Amino acid sequence: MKVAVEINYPPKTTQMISLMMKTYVLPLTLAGIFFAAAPVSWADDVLIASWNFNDEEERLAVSHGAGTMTLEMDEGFDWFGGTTENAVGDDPAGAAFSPQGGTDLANNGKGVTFALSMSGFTALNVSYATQGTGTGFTTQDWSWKVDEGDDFVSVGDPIEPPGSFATVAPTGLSEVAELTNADAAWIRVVFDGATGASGNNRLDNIQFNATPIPEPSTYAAVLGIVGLAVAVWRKRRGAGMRGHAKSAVPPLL
Ligand SMILES: [Ca+2]
Repeated sequence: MKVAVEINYPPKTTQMISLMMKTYVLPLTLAGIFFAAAPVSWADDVLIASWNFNDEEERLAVSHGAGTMTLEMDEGFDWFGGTTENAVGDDPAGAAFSPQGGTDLANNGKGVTFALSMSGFTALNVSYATQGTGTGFTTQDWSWKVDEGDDFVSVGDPIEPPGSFATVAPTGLSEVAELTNADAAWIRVVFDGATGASGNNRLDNIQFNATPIPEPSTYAAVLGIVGLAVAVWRKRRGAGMRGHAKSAVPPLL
């Protein structure tokens, strides 16, 4: 004796779900993937300024980009051998900025200030190669301000220089909202903890990178492209679905 097996789901419901999925889910997923991926491709970090200390005539001159570097110490620094660690492009090792404890350890608590513009940028990232000798500074403390008359504000944990050149990146500056789009920004590193007059740190290939802020017109252009792509896709789907209950699903866009 034969028993007929019936499908539990009414074919009409299954068809409706399938149509809904095809009509809404794919375009929204594609748009979501586009927006999730977009910041990576648009917003790669840009080098604002860097120093490699290789110019014997003008050691403090910016090597790439725009900015100035000012020393707070009058003496007790030198230009020892540098490194290609964290170098920009093919920059050779050349020399490194080499502050020392100085006479009577006068350079403990002194530092260096970089002035640059964050106009059109956000999420400042600093990186550089550094090393220290046994009686050199034990900490390099980074801070910022956007008003020349203000006090510097320290961020993150101080960098503790390793015994041989390695790239370090102080944390915290990238989250400072005040730096975003600031016409002028001052970034300072203060050295401390030296126990010998000739004890030193070396710093080389100091890079300031930041993320460009997209113009509103860029967002508008991308929205337009996504909208157009979805419209074309829906039109093509619509042509393919004619006569297949197309009117059962209300238009989304
Ligand atoms: Ca160098």
